[in-house]
Amino acid sequence: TSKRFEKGNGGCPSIQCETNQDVLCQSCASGVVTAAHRVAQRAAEPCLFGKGGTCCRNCNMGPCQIIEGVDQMIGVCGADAATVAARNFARIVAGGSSAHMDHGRGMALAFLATARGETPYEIKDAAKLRATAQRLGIDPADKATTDLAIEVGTLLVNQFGQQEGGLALMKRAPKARQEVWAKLGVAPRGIDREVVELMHRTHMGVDQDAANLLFQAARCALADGWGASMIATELSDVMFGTPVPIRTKVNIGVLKEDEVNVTVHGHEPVVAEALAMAANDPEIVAEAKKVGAKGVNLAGVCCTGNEILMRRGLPIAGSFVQQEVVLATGAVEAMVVDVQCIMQGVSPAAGQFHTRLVTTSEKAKIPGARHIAFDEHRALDSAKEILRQAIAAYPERGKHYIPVHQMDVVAGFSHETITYMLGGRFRGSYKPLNDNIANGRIRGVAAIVGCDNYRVLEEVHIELAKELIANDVLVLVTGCAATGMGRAGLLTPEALSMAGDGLKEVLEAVGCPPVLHMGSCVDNSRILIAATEMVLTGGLGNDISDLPAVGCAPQWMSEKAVAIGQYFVSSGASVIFGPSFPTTGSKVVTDYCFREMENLYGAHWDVAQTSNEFANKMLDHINAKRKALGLDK
Ligand code: SF4
Ligand code: MSK
Repeated sequence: TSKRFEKGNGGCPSIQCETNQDVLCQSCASGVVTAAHRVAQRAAEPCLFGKGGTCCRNCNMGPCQIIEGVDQMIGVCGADAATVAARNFARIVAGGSSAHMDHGRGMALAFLATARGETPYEIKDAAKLRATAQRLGIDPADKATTDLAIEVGTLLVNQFGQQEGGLALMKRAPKARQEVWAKLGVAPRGIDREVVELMHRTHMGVDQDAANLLFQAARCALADGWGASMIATELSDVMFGTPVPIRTKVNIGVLKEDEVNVTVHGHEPVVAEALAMAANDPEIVAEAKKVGAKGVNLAGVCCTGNEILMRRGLPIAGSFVQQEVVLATGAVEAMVVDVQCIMQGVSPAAGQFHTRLVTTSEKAKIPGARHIAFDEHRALDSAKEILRQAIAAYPERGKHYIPVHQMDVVAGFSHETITYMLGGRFRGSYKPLNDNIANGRIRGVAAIVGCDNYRVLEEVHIELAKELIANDVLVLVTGCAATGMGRAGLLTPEALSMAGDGLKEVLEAVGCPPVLHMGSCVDNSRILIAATEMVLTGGLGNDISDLPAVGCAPQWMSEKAVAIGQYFVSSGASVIFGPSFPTTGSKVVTDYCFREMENLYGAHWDVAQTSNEFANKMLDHINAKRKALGLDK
């Protein structure tokens, strides 16, 4: 249930979920400081100018606080609130996009190395490799898998440094959408180029036209969604296997009393996949047994967790807000991190226990952590070295507490799985889904994505999902929102008992939960593909902007969320953010995002706070789209 963050019994915090509170109230957790504590300690609200996007520190004549409409409160250089808010928004998009771009590049390079036989990974989904090759204009006929993989990998690696010519995977979008991008001049030319140009244009004294800045922000975000993120998802699937429905568990109770607990945290699947391979290696199992454990228990945190949950069915111990709480159990031998969403607070939290905090990427080191550089060329050796750290820690486990809380989930809803499960007798088609939307059994589709955040007082994701499924809306989830839904039991077919009659009837027949887990943050690209397939199947308009579909990120925290939101809006899907939107200090820019973008892209941004407000806005949006399609009188 939703709870206001407050001091609970004995000074332990009452935060967002029962499990967190349970763990933090145990004596072993006393002294562990989490983000929840730090939110409470910071009495003041977040900085008003920072929050509204009108504080500029892009040069050393500032920082300048700007107030829209107050002549004296412009920047020393003369920049007004609209310029500064657009510039700051654009820089958030650049930051978020660059995270996915570096992730995508890393995956593409690892894929190429694998294709050349230089890593212990393999090409697990040769059929998807062939389909991907075809989409890229490569004829797979008569080509050996490795040759084809080298050709595909080379083409996609080159997309990052490309200067001209457009992105190969954007050709997958509906024709009408490609025309919108061409008309507006926002089709990316290469992947990295768009971030660099955006950073240049937001430098002091360059682009001072808010609308012009926001066009480049859109182009950069599209290079993320239809470029880097889609490359990351597609190549990870080809290499590690395309997700299929899989039953597993989430929440801190997945830690095990009699095994060496290793949590993998961050985003990139290459480290976690190698750890999963090494954890079952007889040599490692024997070493674990030697110290009195039954074996190694690998569990995820954040999106690395979502990657291995989707493809291997490994459990997730916690979402973003639980990363320090997982450590507060005192039952984790090692937390292995790669990149993104790793709070620096995990270091002192791990330091209270025997827990080894291990960084693996040269891009992300943390004071107090041990660094074991992960090299995919010798992935198994690197993974074993990391696991040996954890095994050595097991005999040192002291006072600890593993909560009982864990929940069954069914995950693995890649675009391919959705096609297969909802395809009915048309397996391989979205037609039955489209038909059920047209006949009103399913009212529409809503994506609830993104982070969880201690600044948000209500577990909006969960209450919102319940409201939407009760109204016959199919819900797609990714990232930490998905983990939260899992904790609440919404990712099982049994949750259909909370769905409306129409949705229940359609999904019961195929054994699908009403909330479909589609993966990690980069896997939001799966939602772009699903939306595209719905359009291409026919019956629901000619473009993504015609679909009775809407997205939201009610507890967004990271810059990546803004990049994702912007690529959805630029692709024709409206997005509602909560609890705040980063440009509200400028009415000009906020109006542009909330209204003018609708004229340009057929989709817009919006903001809401409570689950009720989100639900009303999302249902209104879906109903309006249905009406425009002539589905409802
Ligand atoms: Fe101030 Fe202009 Fe410098 Fe920004 S760029 S800090 S608004 S003087
Ligand atoms: S991990 S970006 S907190 S979803 Fe992808 Fe979770 Fe948000 Fe990080």
